[in-house]
Amino acid sequence: MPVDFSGTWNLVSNDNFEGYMVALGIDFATRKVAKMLKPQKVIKQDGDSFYIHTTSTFRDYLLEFKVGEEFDEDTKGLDNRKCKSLVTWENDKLVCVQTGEKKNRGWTHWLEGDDLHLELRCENQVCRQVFKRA
Ligand code: VLZ
Repeated sequence: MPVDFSGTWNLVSNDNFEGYMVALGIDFATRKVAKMLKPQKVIKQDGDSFYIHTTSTFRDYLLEFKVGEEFDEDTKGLDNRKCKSLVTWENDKLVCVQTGEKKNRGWTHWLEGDDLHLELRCENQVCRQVFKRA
């Protein structure tokens, strides 16, 4: 059985989100609000087609893509940049490279036990998030 990330997921831990946001150039006031949030992710996966909706009381962010097909990403409402993004499988991990102004930008999702993990990378900063099923 291939891995299936589908479901509704609640954030339970968020290590170094502050460092990640600083690396993205998010302003102080926005960071103060954003780091208090407990975002929820709604993921719909149909084979290699993904819908990932990250929602919170403050901002939300929708990403839709197909694994292996590069797309133009506009991080509207986050750091408001444009990048070329490509998501690929590395074994059972979903790996995104976001090519643009920021070096070393991307993220990785994987499942571990009942948890959904997300590593967010930008420049020399790594944020580690863990989600549990709602
Ligand atoms: O996740 O790129 O699941 O896009 C944080 C929302 C969402 C809170 C961060 C507001 C996006 C922040 C994480 C205000 C600045 C992300 C991908 C992988 C899908």
